[in-house]
Amino acid sequence: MRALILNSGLGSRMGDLTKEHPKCMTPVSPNETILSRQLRMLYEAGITEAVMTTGAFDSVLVSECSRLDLPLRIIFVKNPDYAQTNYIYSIYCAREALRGQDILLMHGDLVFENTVLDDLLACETSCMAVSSAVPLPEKDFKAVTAGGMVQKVGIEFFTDAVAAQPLYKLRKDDWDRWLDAIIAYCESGDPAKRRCYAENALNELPEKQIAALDIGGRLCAEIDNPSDLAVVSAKLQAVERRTVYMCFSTDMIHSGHIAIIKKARRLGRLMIGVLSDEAVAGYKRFPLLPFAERKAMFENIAGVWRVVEQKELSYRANLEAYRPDFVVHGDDWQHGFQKVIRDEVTAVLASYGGQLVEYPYAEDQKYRELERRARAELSIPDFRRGRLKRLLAMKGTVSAIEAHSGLTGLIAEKTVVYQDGGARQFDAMWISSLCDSTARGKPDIELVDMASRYRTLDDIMEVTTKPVIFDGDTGGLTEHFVYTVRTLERMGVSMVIIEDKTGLKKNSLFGTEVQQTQAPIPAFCAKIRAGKKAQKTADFMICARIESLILERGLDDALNRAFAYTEAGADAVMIHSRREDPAEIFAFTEQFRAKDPVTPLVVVPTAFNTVTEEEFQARGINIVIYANQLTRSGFPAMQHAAELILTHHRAKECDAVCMPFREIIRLIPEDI
Ligand code: SPV
Ligand code: MG
Repeated sequence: MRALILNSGLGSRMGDLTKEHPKCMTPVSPNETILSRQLRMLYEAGITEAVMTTGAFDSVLVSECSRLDLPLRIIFVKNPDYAQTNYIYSIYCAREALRGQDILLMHGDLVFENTVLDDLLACETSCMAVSSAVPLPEKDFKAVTAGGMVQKVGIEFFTDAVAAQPLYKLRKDDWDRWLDAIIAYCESGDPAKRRCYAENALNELPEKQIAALDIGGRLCAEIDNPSDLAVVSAKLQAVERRTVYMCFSTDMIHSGHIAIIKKARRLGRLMIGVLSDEAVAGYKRFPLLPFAERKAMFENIAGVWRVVEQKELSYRANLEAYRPDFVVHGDDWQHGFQKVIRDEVTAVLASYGGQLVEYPYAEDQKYRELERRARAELSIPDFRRGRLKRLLAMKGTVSAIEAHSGLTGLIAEKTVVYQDGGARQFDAMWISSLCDSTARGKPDIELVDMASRYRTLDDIMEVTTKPVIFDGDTGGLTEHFVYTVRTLERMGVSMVIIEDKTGLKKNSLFGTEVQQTQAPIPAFCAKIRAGKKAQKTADFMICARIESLILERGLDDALNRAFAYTEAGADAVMIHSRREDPAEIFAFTEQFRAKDPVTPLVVVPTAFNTVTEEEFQARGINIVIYANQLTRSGFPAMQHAAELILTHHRAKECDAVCMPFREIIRLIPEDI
């Protein structure tokens, strides 16, 4: 396609402004002239060749185009008789360079916005820009249309007409027919036919296939005199100040993102909201690149004007702060969990007159593959191990749920709840000694040996990516514990929690109902010290678990131990209680925090289960472990199913409480 730009006119109505150069060289903004703007828009739209007709100030115009140094080949054709003829004759002069190809025809004094050109180029047929949103102009072009097609173009038509602009895209056949008519006019020997509009020749063609492309109220206007210049420049300034907002959570840019960025920036200055690490981790997965790196990545994409942080999935805060003219998004959020976010965006935009622009969403195969690889990366021990510390730094308080098999690991990994425009999922997994023992039909007394516990751990880690907190029971003999630390660290576990008990360990929820012995402080400190010395990376954490409240030794004993253990090098402290009333947990937290504001505090609220994570966070607790809920919910469900079969001598009644078998065979994907 070639552009045809008509610049032969005298522009005499511009007064002094066209004393030294043609009209198209008039500035329309601080940085651009009508000409430089048109040419930039052409090459940005992928057009590489233009034919420009010239007249007065021919050499000024040619040298200006070369000074602009744009990646456009321009064929200049001078209309030698520019003072006595109209552009119909300029086109005639350029006919050799114009025949046999699609043509984008524009007058050299036309100022239009990006999307007008985009729509014109996207139109499948030949078309002309018209605007039903503006009143019919007295003197300028109007188009008579029927059935969406242009019938006639001229300044004299007022019936069935709309305002029209001299901006056309013409398919080769349509153009060649018009060009032939122009040639016939110019070779007719009648000088009046060289002075009329080229559209007079067009109007005589019996069959025209030119669609009337309605550009509404968008900017597309000729500049004929200084007052037009003032109006158009002001409108252009408003157009160029428009802002477009998009939000991204991705840490991998691919061609699909670039394509939508390119489209969005045509609407205005593109501001990108990069989702915070916390928000990404909450709804998708832990980001491979931290926020600062993702921000820098977007800042370096051509056409991005500004990058800001979007703290939550909800756009509200940023929309209210920046009031963009447009929000751009794929249309996939019209359904599913993102719908509430979209509804909020629409409401906020409506409150100040912003507009939502949605492009058809294309599921990108490449992106799915990249995403799969990203998840695989997150499961690698060296990446996984440090992630608990990073999540703690990011969120302040994290949650973990027990997993005792590959399947429960997948539940911990994948369960997401969408709530109030946000998403919630567990941050980490707890490999409970109670649940691992129970799954094997054994009591929770350190009977399941470490090799078996590692087997469970490995099953879980193989199919998940989230950080792991391992229940190390008492840690065993100090001489054995150092090996446990090394093994867990090597496997990619983030934290081991060991409890200060000695002798035969029983589950803490028995409390004083059974014989249990707390370890002497010096011996437990020695175990912590040995463990810390054994570990190889800075990421791995050893958490000291205090059983003083379980064994009813009082708050002071618990606090004494907490400070002794952190002194010995414990990276975190778990305070346990089996009371429903959280008072003793809160009392401990308050007094511990008065002296130690930083060491992470861990709780297992099996008994004190009315406390929300928000309240724990407010009180300074950092890790909340749901230690046994999957086992406790799964076991009765299974028992009930077994009873139903026995009762009815068949499985039919049991089916009502079962997942359909078609689903169970698809529950676990084959490709990982
Ligand atoms: C476990 O889950 O195995 C625990 C927590 O150690 S508790 O059962 O509360 O002792
Ligand atoms: Mg345990």
